[in-house]
Amino acid sequence: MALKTFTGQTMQEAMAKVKAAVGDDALIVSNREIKRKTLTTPGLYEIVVKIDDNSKLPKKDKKNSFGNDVMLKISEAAKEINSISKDKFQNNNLNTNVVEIKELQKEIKEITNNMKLLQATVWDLNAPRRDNLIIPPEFSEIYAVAKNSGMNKSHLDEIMQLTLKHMPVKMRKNFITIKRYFNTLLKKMIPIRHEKELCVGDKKIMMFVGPTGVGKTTTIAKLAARYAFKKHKKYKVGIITLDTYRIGAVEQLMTYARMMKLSIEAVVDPDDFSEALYKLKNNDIILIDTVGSSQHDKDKVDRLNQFINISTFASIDVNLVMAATTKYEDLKDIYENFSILPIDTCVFTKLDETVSLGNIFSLIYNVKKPVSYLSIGQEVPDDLMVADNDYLVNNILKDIK
Ligand SMILES: Nc1nc2c(ncn2[C@@H]2O[C@H](COP(=O)(O)OP(=O)(O)O)[C@@H](O)[C@H]2O)c(=O)[nH]1
Ligand SMILES: [Mg+2]
Repeated sequence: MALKTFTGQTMQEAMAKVKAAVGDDALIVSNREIKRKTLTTPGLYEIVVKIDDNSKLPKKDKKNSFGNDVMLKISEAAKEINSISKDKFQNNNLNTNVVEIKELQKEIKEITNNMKLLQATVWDLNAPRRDNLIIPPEFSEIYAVAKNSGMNKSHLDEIMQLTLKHMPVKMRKNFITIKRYFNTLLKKMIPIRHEKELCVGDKKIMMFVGPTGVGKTTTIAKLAARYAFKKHKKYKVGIITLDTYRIGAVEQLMTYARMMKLSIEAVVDPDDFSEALYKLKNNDIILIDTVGSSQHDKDKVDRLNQFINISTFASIDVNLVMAATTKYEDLKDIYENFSILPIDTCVFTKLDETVSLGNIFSLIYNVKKPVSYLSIGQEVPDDLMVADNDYLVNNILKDIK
């Protein structure tokens, strides 16, 4: 004895197929409506019949009836699926198609969401408690991704706690809303210093400080080009370098200045500094390069204060330059040691050399200073962008599926 399934767009059609294949003696096991006919799509009906040994099926099929039965069922099922999907996708009425596809997409989204919940539950069972902070399963992915991005754990825990306290309960069951909420929250936590156009007659003096080799000189060259040529409003730009210990360093900046036809002064001590500023006073923006120093060389860092405190025609804006490739603990150490200078803003370089920017987030979260520029490669002048918290946060959360 075997079972065989027949389908048709109407019950009559399915019945006719049964008759044609097994004759009038067919024993119907079940019949059902798989899909109701609508104005625009045909229906689908199924009849399952029992076939006894005397039926019309060829003899050799009966030898291995169990195997054939299964194969038959599978192939019938395949046909059915085929005809259902044909109904869905080969329909002439495009509007219905669009609606159905949208419904399908919605279903798939729901399934994905449920799967993530399931995965997250496994996480929850494995690690229900993380240092007194209970991370609900829906948050596990965000937690793991943010942590992998180099964000400091205690910062992440604090933010999680805040989120759990304030996030509306309704939003929590859905990964998309959780991600959106978290994204917005992180963005709000990164202050950005936007570029402002100078008013007529205003002058700006910007000094760049930081460890050796982070890209201070390169960033100055890029900014000089940006202010002098690339922006809508063109500024007169002058450069002063305090990095006169190595011939190569002076030469590096001189070359850029010569190429861009910008005035440049090299200065050794604070007295010369006033004079150099005076010489460049006709420029709108003056960029000052400094000698890189280890954050632990306190004297060398402190010596910069002698330059910064000089009274001149504009206050000196201090930009701390750090590389995105430096881990959070070291960034913090650098910041602390350079904070004997009045730091106004942070510039991050070498974003092209790392895939995780959570360390930058954590530093800014900790020191609460705005970010002004991001350097994303070695090319002068193109590899520079004004700081953008969208870019930073999207990068931090980019591994969330
Ligand atoms: N990959 C990459 N390299 C950079 C970036 N900025 C600077 N550099 C490179 O880092 C090295 C040191 O740069 P430099 O400006 O001399 O650093 P400074 O000692 O701080 O003045 C040079 O080879 C630069 O080309 C950046 O954003 N990405
Ligand atoms: Mg340099």
